[in-house]
Amino acid sequence: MTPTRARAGANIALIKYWGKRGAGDLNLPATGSISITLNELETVTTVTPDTALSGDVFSLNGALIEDARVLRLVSRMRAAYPAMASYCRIESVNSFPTAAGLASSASGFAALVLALDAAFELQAPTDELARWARIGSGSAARSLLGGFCRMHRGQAQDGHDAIPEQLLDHTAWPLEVVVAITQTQAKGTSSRKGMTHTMATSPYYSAWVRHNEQVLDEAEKAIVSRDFDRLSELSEASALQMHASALAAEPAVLYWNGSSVECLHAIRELRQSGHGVFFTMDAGPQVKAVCLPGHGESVATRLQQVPGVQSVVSSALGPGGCRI
Ligand code: 2P0
Repeated sequence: MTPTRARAGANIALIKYWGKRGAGDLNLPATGSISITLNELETVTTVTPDTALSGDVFSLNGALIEDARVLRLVSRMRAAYPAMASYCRIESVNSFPTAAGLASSASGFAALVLALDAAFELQAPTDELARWARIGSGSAARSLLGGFCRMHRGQAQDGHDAIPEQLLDHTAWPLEVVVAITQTQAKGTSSRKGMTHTMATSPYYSAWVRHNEQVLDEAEKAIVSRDFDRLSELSEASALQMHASALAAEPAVLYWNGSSVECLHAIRELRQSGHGVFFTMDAGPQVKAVCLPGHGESVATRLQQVPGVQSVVSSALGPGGCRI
């Protein structure tokens, strides 16, 4: 049968998501989050329905793998949509290192649900696809939308209101992102394990949840009014507070290496010398520098010189995921 392709960009949270609410398997976030979707770091996923298959087959970057989360989500969607009558081959390709703190699960699950929707002609609305993507990975719902996106925590137990909303599209405020890669092998502790362990053992976790939920409106205001200085303060604080909650877990969850810390200092120095830039970090040792338009190149040059930085990757903001 005909292969169908979809793409989705990775996204980087400025106000972080770290931990779940509720006990079910709907993967509901404990707090809302705010992210930017990237253009150059993307996943392209091809889905080919095939009546001759006796099960779904998944490959990532050309290698066949048994990814339980992917296969479970596909079965769950098949149970909900009669149009998904046959099994399918799913081929997913990332344009960046997998599982190194670059949110490959976000672009991956977003591209997956879009490719399934297109291949089986489900014609599901974006909110519905976002709920499926969220079940795959909490951050993935954000990659369905471009530019600046706010993911809502929601209140409902069935998760219908835990969905993303676009705040600005990618052309409305074309910030630039530079990622300093300080390690290329897969990280030691996955996001899911890291956040579950933080929830279970960190005495700082409840304070994190309370505070993070409170700053979302202010961060949204800073984005809509293009207030870069305020967005810088709120974003750096959210990233460091997320890591502080993880560092306070027992045993501690520590995602940084020495080079990560040097990058944070370099970005602070760049800002003091007049560059429009702030940092953020996720569940891995890479450092992301978010820059005002026109500032990305000099920031990339400086980060490349930080000891331990193996390479830098630059990206514009990008549109939401789509069929290609
Ligand atoms: C974020 N991260 O907001 C946060 C900050 C990592 C650090 O969302 O368990 O892979 O699959 O829902 O989406 C990464 O967590 O976790 C993430 P699951 P996910 O971007």
